[in-house]
Amino acid sequence: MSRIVTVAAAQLGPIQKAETREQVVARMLALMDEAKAKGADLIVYPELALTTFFPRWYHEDRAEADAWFEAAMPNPAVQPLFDRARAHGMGMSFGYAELTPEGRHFNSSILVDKSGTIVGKYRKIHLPGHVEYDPTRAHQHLEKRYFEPGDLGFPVWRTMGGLMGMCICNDRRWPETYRVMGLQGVEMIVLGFNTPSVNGHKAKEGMAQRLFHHRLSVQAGAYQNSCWVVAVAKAGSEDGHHLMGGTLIVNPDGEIVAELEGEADGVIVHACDLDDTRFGKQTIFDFKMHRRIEHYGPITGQVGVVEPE
Ligand code: CDT
Repeated sequence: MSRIVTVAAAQLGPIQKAETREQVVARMLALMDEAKAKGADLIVYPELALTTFFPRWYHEDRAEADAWFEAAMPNPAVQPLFDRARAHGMGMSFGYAELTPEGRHFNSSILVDKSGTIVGKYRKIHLPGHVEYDPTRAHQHLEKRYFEPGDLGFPVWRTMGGLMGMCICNDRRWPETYRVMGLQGVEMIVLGFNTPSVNGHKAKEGMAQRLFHHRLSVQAGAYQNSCWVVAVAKAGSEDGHHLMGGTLIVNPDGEIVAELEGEADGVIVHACDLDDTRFGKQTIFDFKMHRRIEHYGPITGQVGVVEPE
Protein backbone atom coordinates (compact mmCIF):
# COMPACT_ATOMS: atom_id res chain seq x y z
CA MET A 1 0.00 0.00 0.00
CA SER A 2 1.27 3.45 -0.93
CA ARG A 3 2.61 5.42 1.97
CA ILE A 4 2.69 8.65 0.00
CA VAL A 5 0.62 11.57 1.28
CA THR A 6 0.50 14.34 -1.30
CA VAL A 7 0.08 17.35 0.91
CA ALA A 8 -0.92 20.89 -0.03
CA ALA A 9 0.23 23.71 2.22
CA ALA A 10 -2.43 26.36 1.57
CA GLN A 11 -1.25 29.78 2.66
CA LEU A 12 -3.83 32.50 3.19
CA GLY A 13 -2.98 36.10 2.48
CA PRO A 14 -4.27 38.72 4.88
CA ILE A 15 -7.82 38.62 6.24
CA GLN A 16 -9.14 42.04 7.18
CA LYS A 17 -11.32 42.60 10.24
CA ALA A 18 -14.30 43.37 8.03
CA GLU A 19 -14.09 40.11 6.05
CA THR A 20 -16.80 37.54 6.74
CA ARG A 21 -16.37 33.80 7.29
CA GLU A 22 -18.15 33.25 3.98
CA GLN A 23 -15.63 35.40 2.10
CA VAL A 24 -12.72 33.55 3.68
CA VAL A 25 -14.24 30.14 3.03
CA ALA A 26 -14.64 31.09 -0.65
CA ARG A 27 -10.88 31.78 -0.78
CA MET A 28 -10.15 28.49 1.00
CA LEU A 29 -12.32 26.61 -1.51
CA ALA A 30 -10.38 28.13 -4.40
CA LEU A 31 -7.14 26.94 -2.82
CA MET A 32 -8.66 23.48 -2.29
CA ASP A 33 -9.59 23.22 -5.96
CA GLU A 34 -6.06 24.27 -6.94
CA ALA A 35 -4.65 21.67 -4.55
CA LYS A 36 -6.87 19.00 -6.07
CA ALA A 37 -5.70 19.93 -9.58
CA LYS A 38 -2.13 19.47 -8.34
CA GLY A 39 -2.90 16.00 -7.01
CA ALA A 40 -3.15 16.72 -3.28
CA ASP A 41 -4.91 14.33 -0.95
CA LEU A 42 -4.46 16.42 2.19
CA ILE A 43 -4.75 20.22 2.48
CA VAL A 44 -3.44 22.22 5.41
CA TYR A 45 -4.55 25.79 6.17
CA PRO A 46 -3.19 28.27 8.76
CA GLU A 47 -3.90 28.95 12.42
CA LEU A 48 -7.16 30.91 12.99
CA ALA A 49 -7.87 30.45 9.30
CA LEU A 50 -11.42 31.77 9.32
CA THR A 51 -10.78 35.29 10.64
CA THR A 52 -8.22 38.01 10.97
CA PHE A 53 -5.60 37.42 13.68
CA PHE A 54 -7.92 38.97 16.27
CA PRO A 55 -5.66 38.57 19.35
CA ARG A 56 -3.94 41.77 18.26
CA TRP A 57 -7.13 43.67 19.14
CA TYR A 58 -7.85 44.54 22.77
CA HIS A 59 -11.42 44.15 23.95
CA GLU A 60 -11.82 45.44 27.49
CA ASP A 61 -14.97 43.36 27.71
CA ARG A 62 -13.63 39.89 27.04
CA ALA A 63 -17.04 38.64 25.90
CA GLU A 64 -16.97 40.98 22.88
CA ALA A 65 -14.23 38.77 21.43
CA ASP A 66 -16.65 35.84 21.26
CA ALA A 67 -17.67 37.10 17.83
CA TRP A 68 -14.37 35.66 16.54
CA PHE A 69 -15.11 32.17 17.90
CA GLU A 70 -16.89 29.11 16.45
CA ALA A 71 -19.45 27.57 18.80
CA ALA A 72 -19.79 24.46 16.62
CA MET A 73 -17.58 22.63 14.17
CA PRO A 74 -18.61 22.17 11.46
CA ASN A 75 -21.08 25.04 11.24
CA PRO A 76 -23.00 26.43 8.25
CA ALA A 77 -20.23 28.87 7.28
CA VAL A 78 -17.56 26.14 7.01
CA GLN A 79 -19.77 23.27 5.82
CA PRO A 80 -18.80 23.97 2.16
CA LEU A 81 -15.17 23.16 3.07
CA PHE A 82 -16.20 19.79 4.47
CA ASP A 83 -18.43 19.07 1.47
CA ARG A 84 -15.81 20.04 -1.12
CA ALA A 85 -13.02 18.13 0.63
CA ARG A 86 -15.15 14.99 0.74
CA ALA A 87 -16.09 15.40 -2.93
CA HIS A 88 -12.38 15.73 -3.77
CA GLY A 89 -11.48 12.74 -1.56
CA MET A 90 -9.12 15.03 0.32
CA GLY A 91 -8.20 15.24 3.99
CA MET A 92 -8.06 18.69 5.58
CA SER A 93 -6.72 20.58 8.58
CA PHE A 94 -7.39 24.16 9.63
CA GLY A 95 -7.21 26.30 12.73
CA TYR A 96 -10.05 28.23 14.37
CA ALA A 97 -11.06 29.82 17.65
CA GLU A 98 -13.13 27.28 19.56
CA LEU A 99 -15.90 28.20 22.02
CA THR A 100 -17.06 25.08 23.85
CA PRO A 101 -20.62 24.49 25.08
CA GLU A 102 -19.27 25.09 28.61
CA GLY A 103 -18.02 28.54 27.57
CA ARG A 104 -14.31 27.66 27.37
CA HIS A 105 -12.06 29.24 24.75
CA PHE A 106 -9.26 27.52 22.86
CA ASN A 107 -7.04 28.19 19.87
CA SER A 108 -7.74 24.91 18.09
CA SER A 109 -7.15 22.96 14.92
CA ILE A 110 -8.86 19.91 13.48
CA LEU A 111 -7.85 17.03 11.27
CA VAL A 112 -10.53 15.80 8.90
CA ASP A 113 -10.16 12.53 7.00
CA LYS A 114 -11.09 11.93 3.37
CA SER A 115 -14.66 10.96 4.31
CA GLY A 116 -15.22 14.36 5.92
CA THR A 117 -15.05 13.03 9.48
CA ILE A 118 -13.22 15.02 12.14
CA VAL A 119 -10.70 12.47 13.39
CA GLY A 120 -8.53 14.75 15.51
CA LYS A 121 -8.64 17.96 17.49
CA TYR A 122 -5.70 19.84 18.95
CA ARG A 123 -5.85 22.83 21.33
CA LYS A 124 -2.82 25.13 21.33
CA ILE A 125 -0.67 24.60 24.40
CA HIS A 126 2.11 27.21 24.16
CA LEU A 127 0.09 30.44 24.11
CA PRO A 128 2.34 33.46 23.53
CA GLY A 129 1.69 37.04 24.53
CA HIS A 130 -0.05 38.58 27.52
CA VAL A 131 -3.39 39.06 29.31
CA GLU A 132 -3.72 42.81 29.79
CA TYR A 133 -3.21 45.74 27.40
CA ASP A 134 0.54 46.41 27.23
CA PRO A 135 1.45 49.97 26.17
CA THR A 136 5.16 49.05 25.90
CA ARG A 137 4.53 46.84 22.89
CA ALA A 138 4.44 48.00 19.28
CA HIS A 139 1.42 45.76 18.85
CA GLN A 140 -0.70 43.71 21.20
CA HIS A 141 -0.60 39.92 21.29
CA LEU A 142 -3.46 38.94 23.58
CA GLU A 143 -3.65 35.18 23.15
CA LYS A 144 -3.33 34.69 26.90
CA ARG A 145 -6.37 36.96 27.35
CA TYR A 146 -8.65 35.22 24.90
CA PHE A 147 -7.64 31.56 25.15
CA GLU A 148 -6.85 29.07 27.87
CA PRO A 149 -3.97 26.63 27.34
CA GLY A 150 -4.95 23.49 25.49
CA ASP A 151 -6.02 20.52 27.58
CA LEU A 152 -5.68 17.69 25.08
CA GLY A 153 -1.91 17.18 25.07
CA PHE A 154 -0.14 16.44 21.78
CA PRO A 155 -2.00 13.39 20.42
CA VAL A 156 -1.10 11.51 17.25
CA TRP A 157 -3.77 9.91 15.06
CA ARG A 158 -3.57 6.91 12.78
CA THR A 159 -5.32 8.20 9.67
CA MET A 160 -4.75 8.71 5.93
CA GLY A 161 -2.28 5.85 5.89
CA GLY A 162 0.06 7.26 8.53
CA LEU A 163 0.57 8.68 12.00
CA MET A 164 -0.41 12.34 11.97
CA GLY A 165 -0.04 15.07 14.57
CA MET A 166 -0.85 18.77 14.90
CA CYS A 167 0.46 21.79 16.70
CA ILE A 168 -0.15 25.53 16.29
CA CYS A 169 2.20 28.44 15.63
CA ASN A 170 4.19 29.21 18.79
CA ASP A 171 4.20 25.48 19.63
CA ARG A 172 6.64 25.00 16.75
CA ARG A 173 9.38 26.84 18.64
CA TRP A 174 9.34 24.30 21.52
CA PRO A 175 11.25 21.01 21.14
CA GLU A 176 8.90 19.33 23.63
CA THR A 177 6.07 19.70 21.10
CA TYR A 178 7.76 17.54 18.51
CA ARG A 179 9.29 15.08 20.96
CA VAL A 180 6.00 14.22 22.64
CA MET A 181 4.59 13.41 19.21
CA GLY A 182 7.86 11.75 18.18
CA LEU A 183 7.47 9.39 21.13
CA GLN A 184 4.16 8.30 19.59
CA GLY A 185 5.86 7.60 16.28
CA VAL A 186 4.52 10.65 14.45
CA GLU A 187 5.23 10.64 10.71
CA MET A 188 3.75 14.00 9.72
CA ILE A 189 3.04 17.11 11.80
CA VAL A 190 0.82 19.80 10.31
CA LEU A 191 0.70 23.30 11.75
CA GLY A 192 -0.53 26.76 10.95
CA PHE A 193 0.87 30.08 12.09
CA ASN A 194 0.27 33.85 12.29
CA THR A 195 3.63 35.43 13.01
CA PRO A 196 3.97 39.22 13.13
CA SER A 197 6.93 40.18 10.95
CA VAL A 198 8.44 42.37 13.67
CA ASN A 199 9.00 41.54 17.33
CA GLY A 200 6.67 43.83 19.32
CA HIS A 201 9.36 44.22 21.99
CA LYS A 202 12.40 44.56 19.75
CA ALA A 203 12.01 46.55 16.53
CA LYS A 204 15.44 45.38 15.33
CA GLU A 205 14.14 41.82 15.09
CA GLY A 206 12.50 42.03 11.69
CA MET A 207 11.27 39.62 9.10
CA ALA A 208 14.60 38.10 8.02
CA GLN A 209 15.42 37.04 11.55
CA ARG A 210 11.89 35.88 12.25
CA LEU A 211 11.88 33.73 9.12
CA PHE A 212 15.24 32.32 10.20
CA HIS A 213 13.88 31.34 13.64
CA HIS A 214 10.81 29.81 12.01
CA ARG A 215 12.81 27.65 9.60
CA LEU A 216 15.33 26.74 12.30
CA SER A 217 12.59 25.51 14.65
CA VAL A 218 10.61 23.56 12.09
CA GLN A 219 13.64 22.00 10.42
CA ALA A 220 15.11 20.94 13.78
CA GLY A 221 11.80 19.45 14.92
CA ALA A 222 11.48 17.43 11.71
CA TYR A 223 15.08 16.17 11.78
CA GLN A 224 15.25 15.32 15.48
CA ASN A 225 12.04 13.30 15.29
CA SER A 226 12.46 12.06 11.73
CA CYS A 227 9.07 13.22 10.51
CA TRP A 228 7.56 15.46 7.87
CA VAL A 229 6.46 18.93 8.99
CA VAL A 230 4.03 21.07 7.02
CA ALA A 231 3.96 24.69 8.24
CA VAL A 232 1.40 27.08 6.80
CA ALA A 233 1.25 30.86 7.19
CA LYS A 234 -1.39 33.49 7.24
CA ALA A 235 0.60 36.33 5.74
CA GLY A 236 0.53 39.95 4.65
CA SER A 237 -0.92 43.13 6.05
CA GLU A 238 -4.10 42.74 8.12
CA ASP A 239 -5.54 46.21 8.79
CA GLY A 240 -2.00 47.61 8.80
CA HIS A 241 -0.46 44.80 10.90
CA HIS A 242 2.01 42.72 8.94
CA LEU A 243 2.37 38.94 9.21
CA MET A 244 5.32 37.12 7.64
CA GLY A 245 4.94 34.31 5.09
CA GLY A 246 7.27 31.31 5.10
CA THR A 247 4.85 28.49 4.24
CA LEU A 248 6.99 25.39 3.78
CA ILE A 249 7.25 21.61 3.81
CA VAL A 250 10.20 19.94 5.54
CA ASN A 251 11.31 16.32 5.08
CA PRO A 252 12.46 13.94 7.84
CA ASP A 253 16.07 14.95 7.18
CA GLY A 254 15.15 18.50 8.14
CA GLU A 255 15.44 19.79 4.57
CA ILE A 256 12.97 22.23 3.06
CA VAL A 257 11.48 20.49 0.02
CA ALA A 258 8.98 23.22 -0.92
CA GLU A 259 8.55 26.84 0.13
CA LEU A 260 5.99 29.38 -1.04
CA GLU A 261 7.14 32.79 -2.20
CA GLY A 262 5.16 35.86 -1.21
CA GLU A 263 2.30 36.71 1.10
CA ALA A 264 -0.82 36.08 -0.98
CA ASP A 265 -3.20 33.11 -1.07
CA GLY A 266 -1.25 30.23 -2.60
CA VAL A 267 -0.54 26.52 -2.56
CA ILE A 268 2.57 24.36 -2.59
CA VAL A 269 2.21 20.63 -3.05
CA HIS A 270 4.65 17.84 -2.27
CA ALA A 271 4.38 14.05 -2.38
CA CYS A 272 5.57 13.02 1.09
CA ASP A 273 6.64 9.38 1.43
CA LEU A 274 5.92 8.43 5.03
CA ASP A 275 8.40 5.57 4.71
CA ASP A 276 11.13 8.21 4.48
CA THR A 277 10.65 8.62 8.24
CA ARG A 278 11.90 5.06 8.88
CA PHE A 279 15.64 5.55 8.47
CA GLY A 280 16.04 8.27 11.09
CA LYS A 281 13.65 6.56 13.49
CA GLN A 282 15.63 3.31 13.21
CA THR A 283 19.14 4.77 13.44
CA ILE A 284 20.33 8.02 15.03
CA PHE A 285 16.90 8.79 16.51
CA ASP A 286 16.00 5.26 17.58
CA PHE A 287 14.57 6.59 20.85
CA LYS A 288 14.35 3.21 22.58
CA MET A 289 18.01 2.58 21.91
CA HIS A 290 19.48 5.97 22.70
CA ARG A 291 17.31 8.13 24.97
CA ARG A 292 18.55 8.63 28.55
CA ILE A 293 15.43 9.55 30.47
CA GLU A 294 17.22 9.32 33.83
CA HIS A 295 18.77 12.68 32.91
CA TYR A 296 15.65 14.38 31.57
CA GLY A 297 13.81 14.97 34.86
CA PRO A 298 14.01 18.81 34.76
CA ILE A 299 12.14 18.82 31.44
CA THR A 300 8.92 17.85 33.20
CA GLY A 301 9.90 18.62 36.80
CA GLN A 302 10.30 22.39 36.51
CA VAL A 303 9.08 25.24 34.33
CA GLY A 304 11.64 28.07 34.73
CA VAL A 305 15.40 28.10 34.98
CA VAL A 306 17.01 26.91 38.23
CA GLU A 307 20.60 28.16 38.31
CA PRO A 308 23.25 26.41 40.42
CA GLU A 309 24.09 28.02 43.82
N1 CDT B 1 0.27 33.10 16.74
C1 CDT B 1 1.44 32.93 17.38
O1 CDT B 1 1.59 32.03 18.19
N2 CDT B 1 2.41 33.80 17.07
C2 CDT B 1 3.67 33.78 17.75
C3 CDT B 1 4.18 35.16 17.89
C4 CDT B 1 5.16 35.21 18.96
S1 CDT B 1 5.44 36.84 19.49
C5 CDT B 1 4.26 37.12 20.71
C6 CDT B 1 4.71 32.92 17.05
O2 CDT B 1 5.38 32.15 17.75
O3 CDT B 1 4.93 33.03 15.86
